[in-house]
Amino acid sequence: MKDDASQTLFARALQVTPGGVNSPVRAMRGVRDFPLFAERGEGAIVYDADQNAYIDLLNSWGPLILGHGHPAVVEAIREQAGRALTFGLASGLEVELAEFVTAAMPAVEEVRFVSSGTEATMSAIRLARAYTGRDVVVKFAGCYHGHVDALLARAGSGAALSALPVSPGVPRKAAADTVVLPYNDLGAVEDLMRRRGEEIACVIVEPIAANMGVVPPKPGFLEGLRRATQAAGALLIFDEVITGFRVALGGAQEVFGIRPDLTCLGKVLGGGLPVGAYGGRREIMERVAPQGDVYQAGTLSGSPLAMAAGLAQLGVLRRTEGAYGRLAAVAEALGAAMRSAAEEADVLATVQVSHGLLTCFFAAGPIENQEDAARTDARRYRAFWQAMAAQGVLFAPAANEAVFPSLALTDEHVGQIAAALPRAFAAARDALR
Ligand code: KE4
Repeated sequence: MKDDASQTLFARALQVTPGGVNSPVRAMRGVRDFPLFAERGEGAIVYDADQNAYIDLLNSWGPLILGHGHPAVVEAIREQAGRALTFGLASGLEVELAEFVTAAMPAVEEVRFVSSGTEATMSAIRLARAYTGRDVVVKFAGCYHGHVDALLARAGSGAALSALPVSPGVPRKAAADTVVLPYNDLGAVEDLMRRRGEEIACVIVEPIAANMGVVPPKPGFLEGLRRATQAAGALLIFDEVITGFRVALGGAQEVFGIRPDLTCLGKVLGGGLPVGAYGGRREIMERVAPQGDVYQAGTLSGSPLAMAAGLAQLGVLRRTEGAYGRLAAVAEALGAAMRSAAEEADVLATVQVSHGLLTCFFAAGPIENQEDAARTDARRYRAFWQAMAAQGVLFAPAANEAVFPSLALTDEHVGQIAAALPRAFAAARDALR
């Protein structure tokens, strides 16, 4: 596979950008010696700077649920660009998208748009702290909620003690009010609530964890979080930046029938442009400035161009009969093909599929939390990833991430992916020899 153009671009990028990329995971360090630079996309296919074509299973880490360049989305952007890119004033498109979101997610009575998932979660925990008058935030190991100081924290010594920063620059005191518990461990949550419930402002959770690889909630886990937070007077925040509009039009809260107090959104919501959002019960959201006293602002929040892209993409999802059934079926088909190819190659792999998302862990299953997920063999994943890329299929360039199928994937694409799997699992098997 020719990659000179990517290599040349990377050498230039390293002169002017830390690590040569604008988001760490794009450096592809887990799977390659230097990153591929993308150049264009068409439907299910993404092309790199050397014109290598890949069936795209990354889809920009989730936003491109319709694939690249869907005509409805491109046309909406083109039309809006001809009218105005941004105003710095309110515009009707923000109202339209807010009406769409609140209609799709009944637990979201009011919503505020921002420009990234990180801004959404950062604002949601600030609001939860203001609304409850409490400081402590609870998150789960392996869940990622953006690069918010308070949420870039790992379990301190003893799961329910204060967390420790995971990055230099995050002050210890910023992480001191964060508690990190094991995902799917309802007992640990109930124990914490018994001992520190009146200090807890909120529990933030990925309702289907995807940032340690796909780890579904065990039966009763989310319901238990809802009960435990209610009883303690803490807020339940669903971080649906990945699952929102991906697992169902109403997100994971529709799938599981649970009403969180606050919801964070992003990715699919923006149709490929930068959009995040947080929303929830009116009595909570009314605390947000200018109606309330909790300050949050943004120059390009609700940008008309991004709103137009989001409305177009969500509009296609809403009117496409069976869209979510198709996404789930494609994920199940890919999962089944991976399981049988792994068995055929006699390599240890656990493939977890949940509502249109999937991950292949090179480890024994089931994978129920970060500790299990960390056992995945990164060397095997690297060999698997390279063999699939060499056959024209792009998986997420990191072992503990998800596959994000798009509606642009045809049965023929699925067939091509399945045909490439045996070589990739054999490469994974032989990676340790
Ligand atoms: P952004 O700030 O990257 O828009 O969103 C942060 C975020 C919040 N919540 C969840 C559940 C998320 O998955 C994310 C971002 N996801 C990562 C990959 N899984 C984005 C990729 C990247 O960091 O480049």
